[in-house]
Amino acid sequence: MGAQDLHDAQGAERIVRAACPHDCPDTCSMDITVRDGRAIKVTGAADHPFTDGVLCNKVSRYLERTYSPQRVLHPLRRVGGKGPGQGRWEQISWDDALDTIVERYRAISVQYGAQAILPYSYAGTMGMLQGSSMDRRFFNRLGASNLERTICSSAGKAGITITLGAAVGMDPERFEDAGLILIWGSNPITSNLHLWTRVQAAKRRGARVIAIDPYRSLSAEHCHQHIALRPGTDGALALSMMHVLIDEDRVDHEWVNQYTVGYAGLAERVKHWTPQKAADICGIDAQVITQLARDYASVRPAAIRLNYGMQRAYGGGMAVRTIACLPALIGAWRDPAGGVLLTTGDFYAMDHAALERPDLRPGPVRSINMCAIGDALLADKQPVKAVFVYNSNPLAVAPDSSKVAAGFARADLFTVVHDVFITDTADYADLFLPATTQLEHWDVHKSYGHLYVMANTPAIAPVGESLPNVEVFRRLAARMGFAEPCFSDDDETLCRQAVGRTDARMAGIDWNTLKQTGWQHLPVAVAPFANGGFPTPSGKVEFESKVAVAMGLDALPDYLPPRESAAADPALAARFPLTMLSPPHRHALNSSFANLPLFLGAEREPNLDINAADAQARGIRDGDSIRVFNDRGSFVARARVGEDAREGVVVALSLWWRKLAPDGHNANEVTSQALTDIGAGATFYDCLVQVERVTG
Ligand SMILES: Nc1nc2c(c(=O)[nH]1)N[C@H]1C(S)=C(S)[C@@H](COP(=O)(O)OP(=O)(O)OC[C@H]3O[C@@H](n4cnc5c(=O)[nH]c(N)nc54)[C@H](O)[C@@H]3O)O[C@H]1N2
Ligand SMILES: Nc1nc2c(c(=O)[nH]1)N[C@H]1C(S)=C(S)[C@@H](COP(=O)(O)OP(=O)(O)OC[C@H]3O[C@@H](n4cnc5c(=O)[nH]c(N)nc54)[C@H](O)[C@@H]3O)O[C@H]1N2
Ligand code: SF4
Ligand SMILES: [Mo]
Repeated sequence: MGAQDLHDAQGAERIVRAACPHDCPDTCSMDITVRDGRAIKVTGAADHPFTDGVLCNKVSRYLERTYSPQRVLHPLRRVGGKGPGQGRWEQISWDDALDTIVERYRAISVQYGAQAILPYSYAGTMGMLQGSSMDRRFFNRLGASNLERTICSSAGKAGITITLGAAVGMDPERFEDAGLILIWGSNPITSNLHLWTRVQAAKRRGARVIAIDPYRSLSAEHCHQHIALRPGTDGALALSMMHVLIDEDRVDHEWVNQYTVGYAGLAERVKHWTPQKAADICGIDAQVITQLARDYASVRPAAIRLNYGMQRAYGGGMAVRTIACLPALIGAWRDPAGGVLLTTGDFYAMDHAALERPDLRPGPVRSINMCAIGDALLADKQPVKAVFVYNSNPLAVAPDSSKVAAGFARADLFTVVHDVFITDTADYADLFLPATTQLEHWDVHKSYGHLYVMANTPAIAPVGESLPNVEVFRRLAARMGFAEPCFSDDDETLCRQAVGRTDARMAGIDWNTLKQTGWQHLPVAVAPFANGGFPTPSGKVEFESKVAVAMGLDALPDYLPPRESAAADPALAARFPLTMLSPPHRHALNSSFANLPLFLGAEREPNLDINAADAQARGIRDGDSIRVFNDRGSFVARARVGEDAREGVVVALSLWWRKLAPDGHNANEVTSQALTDIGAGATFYDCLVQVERVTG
């Protein structure tokens, strides 16, 4: 069934199987109830084992997004200046909009080369079709610049790949059988709700749960123990845990001998990582580290949930690489509920090449890192002359906003924004194109937090004149005269291609079944790494890594301090002594949903959590209006004074829309465009600031 089948008897209800498209590890299975062509209810699928009938607070109110009065229903052309409050819009036709784009792209290609055109997209939808198919074909064929999509997870993925061989780990569904769970740089109540359900089940069976996080997050509050280390020091903690495990001979030698490489080198490396040394770096007691290592070695099964929070500092890749060594030392992989989980992404083998067709590129193209879009738009050499933004909102989400804003404000830059709402980025667009929501288009999804392939069937026809991403790029390709047959592939052909790769990882997955059931489980064994079989060159856990050496890195795990820290830059730390973290809000998903009543009603205004000692030293009281600043910029928030943020750390839960914040700025005004050690990732939490009371 699909949106085509809109001829149901009047008043009849039907249920359509969908998948949540948002950038969340849970990738829920959803049931959409439709009556008279209108979606009237969205619920979690009861038969999906991970979703288990439950959606989060945001997506259970998805209809408020689909039918929002703020939603834009027609293509628009900006009249007037660029920037918030500047523009006025006039409605135009799709033909007009697409003709304008093609005309401008042709002219830019002739004058500057097609590489002056840049797509900018991320994870507004995680779907294979709407996220990375016809769009990529179009920009590849055009010869546009390549966007390095590294704003979220690439450092951690690079790190875990060195140790384990790929972005693989334990099955999230097994957490309920664990005896010890480390919630490490992760806040599942906010960002991984269905994993938290499993952690709760484990807790009821007697499991011990420990949070490792500089902030007493909603989840940390509900753990048995909270270890509040300094931001960006996780690698030091892990090295010192390994020191204790080896020093006290709590190692599973049999497993280590059979299934790891480089144990002798690792033992040598961690010799000087005494608990006291790490304690001084992490700002915690040495005794806490020793006890943590002992608990980790003695309670089985031992599970670690890492999330991306702890890889947003300079040494983020190395930290993940190092932590990923821990389960091997104690043989945790023997148990189905043992090991470490960052992402399940590489258990899938979607056919990205078929969907994206990199072979269509006319030749090599330059790459532009999305984390440094501000600098890229302000560069004089080889200027970017056109940006096509979809599935993303760079004005709100990219670091160092004042540069991003200055870049997008350029009068000579031709900007198209395809979105559901007039976002902060759309304020700078020359053309705005209305996008469909997940209820209105086909898609296939993988997940980074479970092991199912998901199908999304459209429940309703596109609202207004909105169009899915694939259709916009299909039409643009036709207008550009791109004659390759792949530009005519219809939606279900794309779905079939997505899961059509001949690869053992996709055995048994096929589109017809997926479409009927909404989901299929990947053929992953229980405890897949109990007897090794890691996707590294050696097939073992690599403490010592030739791959790392070939990348020009240390053969062994080590600790790299944050770039903006007293250790690395004392002069900077003297001027800006507080580290600012800006992790996710519960009621929004990055900047998505942050314009809707659910979020604005719950959050009201931007807050900054500050430790009582740091507040007192600055004459700041709870509820004061404060300014957070560094050399990059500043933003205003309301002080929440207490003990949730450890001393030396402030926390601005994110992301606010700039134009909905009191001073028109959000936390990214102060974050940096610098990149991580490996993976070229963003360093949002490697950020020193100062805070002062706003007077007058
Ligand atoms: N509701 C909601 N859900 C979301 C999102 C959202 O915006 N809202 N965003 C989605 C996205 S894009 C992602 S990538 C995922 C994951 O998003 P993540 O960025 O991993 O976010 P969290 O799971 O909130 O975990 C972050 C936790 O790490 C802590 N942290 C920060 N720095 C450090 C550090 O140096 N060391 C340690 N140990 N902890 C640190 C923070 O205080 C926070 O509690 O969540 C997704 N889910
Ligand atoms: N300070 C700070 N900044 C951060 C982070 C942080 O922790 N702190 N987290 C970072 C992380 S982890 C991430 S992943 C990024 C996220 O950055 P983005 O991926 O840019 O995420 P969103 O802000 O959700 O913006 C997605 C946009 O896509 C639109 N969209 C949704 N579906 C569709 C569709 O089908 N078609 C089209 N055309 N548009 C659609 C949405 O309406 C929304 O405006 O932000 C990063 N920024
Ligand atoms: S945002 Fe996450 S928890 Fe919420 S419905 Fe989507 S996948 Fe499920
Ligand atoms: Mo992310």
